[in-house]
Amino acid sequence: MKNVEISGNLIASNLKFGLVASRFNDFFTNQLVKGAIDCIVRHGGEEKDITVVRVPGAFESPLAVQMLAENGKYDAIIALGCVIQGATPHAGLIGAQVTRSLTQISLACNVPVIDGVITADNLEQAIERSGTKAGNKGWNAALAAIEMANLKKQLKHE
Ligand code: INI
Repeated sequence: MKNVEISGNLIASNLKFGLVASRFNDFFTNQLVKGAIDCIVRHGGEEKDITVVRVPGAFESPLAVQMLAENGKYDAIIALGCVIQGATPHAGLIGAQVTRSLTQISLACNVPVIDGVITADNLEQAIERSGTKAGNKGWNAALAAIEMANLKKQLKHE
């Protein structure tokens, strides 16, 4: 007998997305927002179904993600930010804590939360990941969001 395999499709029509974007390093995060919206629209989603929430920095993004997750209107939420290592350990601490918090929110609220926060050692790495040679992490995050939103709908019927 053939095994059963379940996966989410990449069709974004009729899905609602929340994007939480940090203003810190907005030179990069604006590119991530553009990439995420482009991905959703190119997969059949509509701009009216995308809500962008701005927060000061990546550190503040988990609370905004949690508030969107709790209101139950969104099929997936994407955190977009850019944490670049500096002279102090501040950035490293933020990056790890944000990832941990996003995971907890996703599990506690049962909503797909996608980590689209770039963690880079330097400006060059941030440039590479926000629309140049390593692609656009916002675009990739949106693709994961579409798949997980559809997977969640599929698994509800299992
Ligand atoms: N916020 C970022 O989004 N990226 C960074 O690289 C960063 N660094 O390096 O400090 C950063 N700091 C601000 C932080 O997210 C908070 O907004 C701030 O600490 C106020 O709570």
